[in-house]
Amino acid sequence: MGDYASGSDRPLLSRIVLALKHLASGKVREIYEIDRERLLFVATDRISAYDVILPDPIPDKGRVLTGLSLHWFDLLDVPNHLLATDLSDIEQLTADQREMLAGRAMVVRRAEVIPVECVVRGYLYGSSWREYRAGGGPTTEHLPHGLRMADELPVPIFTPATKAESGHDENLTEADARRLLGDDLYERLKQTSIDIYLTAARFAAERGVILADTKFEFGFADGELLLIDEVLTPDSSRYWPRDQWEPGNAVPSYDKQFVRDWLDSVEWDHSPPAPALPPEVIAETRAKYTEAFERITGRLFDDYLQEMRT
Ligand code: Q0Z
Repeated sequence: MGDYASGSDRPLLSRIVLALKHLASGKVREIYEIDRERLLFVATDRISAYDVILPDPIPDKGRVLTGLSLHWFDLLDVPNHLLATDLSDIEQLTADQREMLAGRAMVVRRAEVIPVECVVRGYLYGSSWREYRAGGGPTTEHLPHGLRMADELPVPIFTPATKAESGHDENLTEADARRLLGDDLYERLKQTSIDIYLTAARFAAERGVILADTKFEFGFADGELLLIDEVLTPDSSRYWPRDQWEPGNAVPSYDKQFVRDWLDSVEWDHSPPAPALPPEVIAETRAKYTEAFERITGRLFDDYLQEMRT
């Protein structure tokens, strides 16, 4: 088992052992406590496919996702949890760890997390398409009849969900979400989420990229509503190259299609462990992530790395 957690220029697969209290692990992210008010939010190079974490990291994937979150935090006019990307004042870290974390870690304000995933969909796809085709459900209760897979929706819809025990999100009806949040907070999260989606979708459209759907998380800190977590990354969003979009048909994933195609070709049954990826699939996938970064931000990924390494 490769543990790349100590080399500065190697992909990050396993959890890093820092002199910070580890608070939470996601499939591909980690959170550590810096102090009472601040957390260290780390994007690893792990990748999942068919809901399973693959044994191989995608080099720099965590930096691509962090760079995209930073791009959107900067562009959006919404209070958020980002405090810093500079780790030099975090005394608990060694120089090697600072290097390894550079570009993939954010110092964030600790918030009280609102336990609802704020999903916005501009296109009918994935689980929502399957639900619609099967006769309707919580995410499709307000949609007109006659839509096709991958159709653009008349207006973007807010389809909140809760984290279920299984780890899978459970979609909420509007009535259930209102009961859970209260009408005031529901309206605020819905309006803010749709506003952010529209801003980002218009921005991406100018670069030939469709933002099909995305998921936000919010929290409160000192009474202030904050956008938290990663934002508008390929892990929290569906980005489509516009020239690959044909309503009525499946759209290839911008970032994971090489991985899925290869996994399909070896007829893996989606039960863990996943097979190891060939080096060319890893390289092609890394290239798709950096291409997405460059298309969406209009910046060279190498320039981002330079900036983060100063
Ligand atoms: C986010 C998550 C995981 C990555 C907790 N600013 C914040 N304040 C308090 N809590 C959070 C945040 Cl971002 C928070 N998550 C989701 C879990 C790795 C993100 F294991 N959990």
